[in-house]
Amino acid sequence: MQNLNTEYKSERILGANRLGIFWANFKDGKFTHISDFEGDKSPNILNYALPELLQSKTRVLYPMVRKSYLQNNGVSKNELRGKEEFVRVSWDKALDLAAKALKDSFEKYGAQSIYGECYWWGGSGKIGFGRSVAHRMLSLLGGYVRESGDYSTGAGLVIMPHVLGSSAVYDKPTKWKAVIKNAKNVVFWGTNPIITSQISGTPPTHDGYECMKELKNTKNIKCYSVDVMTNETAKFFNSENIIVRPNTDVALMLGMCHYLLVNNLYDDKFITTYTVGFDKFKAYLLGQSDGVVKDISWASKICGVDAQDIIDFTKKISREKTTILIGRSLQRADHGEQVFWALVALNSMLGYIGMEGLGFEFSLGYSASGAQDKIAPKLKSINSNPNKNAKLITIPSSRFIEALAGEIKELDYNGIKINLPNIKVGYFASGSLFTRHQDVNNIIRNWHKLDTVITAEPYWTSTAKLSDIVFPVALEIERNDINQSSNTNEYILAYKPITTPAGESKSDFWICEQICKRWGLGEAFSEGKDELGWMREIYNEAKEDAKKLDIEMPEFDEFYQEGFVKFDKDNKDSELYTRLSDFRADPKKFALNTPSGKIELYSEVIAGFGYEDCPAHPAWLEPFEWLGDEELTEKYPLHLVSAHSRYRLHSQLNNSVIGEFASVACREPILINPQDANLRALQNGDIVRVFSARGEILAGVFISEAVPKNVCVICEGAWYDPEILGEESLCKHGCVNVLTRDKGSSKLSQSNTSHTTLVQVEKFKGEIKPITAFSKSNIVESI
Ligand SMILES: Nc1nc2c(c(=O)[nH]1)N[C@H]1C(S)=C(S)[C@@H](COP(=O)(O)OP(=O)(O)OC[C@H]3O[C@@H](n4cnc5c(=O)[nH]c(N)nc54)[C@H](O)[C@@H]3O)O[C@H]1N2
Ligand SMILES: Nc1nc2c(c(=O)[nH]1)N[C@H]1C(S)=C(S)[C@@H](COP(=O)(O)OP(=O)(O)OC[C@H]3O[C@@H](n4cnc5c(=O)[nH]c(N)nc54)[C@H](O)[C@@H]3O)O[C@H]1N2
Ligand SMILES: [Mo]
Repeated sequence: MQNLNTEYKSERILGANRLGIFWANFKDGKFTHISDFEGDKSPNILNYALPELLQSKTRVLYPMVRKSYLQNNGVSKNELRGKEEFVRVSWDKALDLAAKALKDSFEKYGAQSIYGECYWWGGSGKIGFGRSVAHRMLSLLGGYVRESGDYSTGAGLVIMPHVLGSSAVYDKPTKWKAVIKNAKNVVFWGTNPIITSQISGTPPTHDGYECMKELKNTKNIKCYSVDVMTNETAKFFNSENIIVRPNTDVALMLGMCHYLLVNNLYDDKFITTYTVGFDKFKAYLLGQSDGVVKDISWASKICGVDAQDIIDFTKKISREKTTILIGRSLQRADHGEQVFWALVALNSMLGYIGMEGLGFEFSLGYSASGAQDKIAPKLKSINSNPNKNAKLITIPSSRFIEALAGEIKELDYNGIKINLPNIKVGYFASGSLFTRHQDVNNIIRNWHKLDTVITAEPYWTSTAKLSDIVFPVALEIERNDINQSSNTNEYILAYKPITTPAGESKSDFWICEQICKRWGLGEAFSEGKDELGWMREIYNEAKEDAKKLDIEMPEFDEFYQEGFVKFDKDNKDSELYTRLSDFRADPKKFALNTPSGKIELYSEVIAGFGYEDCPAHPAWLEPFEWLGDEELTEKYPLHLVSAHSRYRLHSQLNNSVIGEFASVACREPILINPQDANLRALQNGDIVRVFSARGEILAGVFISEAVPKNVCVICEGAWYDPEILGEESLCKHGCVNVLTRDKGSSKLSQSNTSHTTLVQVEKFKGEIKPITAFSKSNIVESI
């Protein structure tokens, strides 16, 4: 083990978060700037915003309660949320009110009345990650409603266990090294790792970029990009681009499968040895089951790719060893399950699955996924469900507003019926509902149905502004925690308070502990330890585990002072790890966890569900909105893609100096093709109104040939800034989810369909009002 930190000086302290690992530099005791950590293989600029962001005027500095709620000492005038002032209160007062609201609701209406989804991306750490400690608190209370699956890969996570016997998406990925060693073609299918690898669930070391550089420099590997636009990854690799109409990849894949079938270019041996259900899939391809032949010309008409191009591509990847890397946005769509299933079918026919470095891969779009991992102990984390008797009610991720609306009592989901809970109190931490969730106007219409909204947030986000109780939260660099770098486990990292928390901010851990104290459960929450105590314990357990790996780690105090421990021994066993290689080598011994033990190209289980929107084999089903719908496109002629921004982690950093890199006319940019801009007499920098059947936003025009005609891109995550907060209205700033529809992908996974959205764009002629997203809420000092 090597200790990199030889030149430790007190003028700089190591820090880490989901954007990276960095040095915080000080001058005369003042945090001045960030410099790159030498262990970060490809540092990104995003953390450079930190010194300013720490003190941003958007920080919530004190505990706040909405005026009427405070006056009434509880539930009052829900419809005034977002319109009324907040009153600064003491921590005791805010915590008392929150503890009472949660407890009363639990006692009166049970676990189903409390929503603790607390999403994913705000904060991190093995101890005080807002989501984990909020779940721990609500588990101790006795139960709550949480989500199953996620917004990222919700459809994939539910379909893949039926097909591959595991959720697959988050399984250990194939190593880049194996890909580079073996593949002749690497296909980036709806994935943009040059952008999305910037961040990770735990602090990234960005080794993925090294691997991508190596791929780029390897002669004789051809890169393809199958995407709705020419993205940054396609540009980086100088890929051959296959531009597909949004949401039609399944048709393209089926056309390719048909071509492989009728030209006898498919791997019959792989199909018979490793899959079941090919006959039924074949009948569908040949049109025997529905009268529609899924040939190249059929596919070409739907997906917009030239028939000869599809043929050339299919021939090339069938003749030469190929790896297909697939992204996630294409399954955040109506019938999003089908695209992952069709991908598996196509790869089964190609027959490369399980061959070293070949086949399909879902997860090379993150930080260091697929890079060489290190031998290191695994850090434990705080238990987020310590109460064995807690009633945990799950609803599919992204179905929360459906529950709140109360119109649907029962929801079909993966073969069962789910009773939607009657939610009264929401505890929000680590997530940003109004930028994350679809159809924001629909959230607004239902928001008053919540009796109490509690939000733990470092910033005055729209969710904070639309709350009753707001807790000011300390950032990772203002508190103690511990973490492991992602995904190679090269470092164990100490989070330390680099500065004192802004205003009266406190950590999520402290907040949840204080609420538990009010229920007489403080000790059960903390187990008698503060965050530093937990840190010491978790570190020391890892230190013990390391001994079994023949690794000696320094004492805790030394680690805390240095900020990290580095592990530099490569895990040679996994150097060329390839997904499903064991199954390929021995399909009996390593049978998949599916009913047949094989890859299911037809699923009896799914057939048994009888869902018309999720047939029992990969199938093309028209999305509820797409460019092939002639009637709808008359009114809404552009398909809207809401990709992930290079300048943000979802909504995070939009309120920083970096936000300015990513804005046009102070709005979120809309990327639009020159022809579409011409048609509407638009120029760079114009402010446009973008509208759909759900709502309207303003955006700043950025004309780009990277986007084809009839497609436009507005990245997800611009802060929500309606003309009237708390009412359905135009978003002045460009929050894309005002335009998207809140509908489940199918009865199977009920996942979000944010990428199935048609819009129209026109020059905005109304009065342009100033942006208020980054202003504080109205605050009064007392009532
Ligand atoms: N249209 C459309 N919508 C999408 C997507 C899309 O592609 N298109 N993508 C979806 C995907 S994949 C995802 S993962 C979601 C992301 O959805 P979220 O996870 O909700 O996204 P963030 O904006 O990162 O929200 C994190 C929030 O936590 C706050 N925060 C930061 N640090 C802390 C902390 O220490 N403690 C607490 N309590 N809070 C903190 C931040 O200020 C921020 O408001 O969005 C989904 N929504
Ligand atoms: N910088 C940065 N990195 C991130 C995030 C972030 O917010 N910022 N978020 C992280 C998270 S939580 C997640 S889940 C991942 C998301 O990872 P992804 O979902 O893979 O990322 P996206 O940017 O939504 O989309 C990737 C590519 O898919 C293309 N695409 C969109 N629709 C279609 C389609 O119908 N067909 C095809 N073929 N292509 C399509 C887009 O043009 C884009 O080039 O990224 C992670 N990385
Ligand atoms: Mo995600």
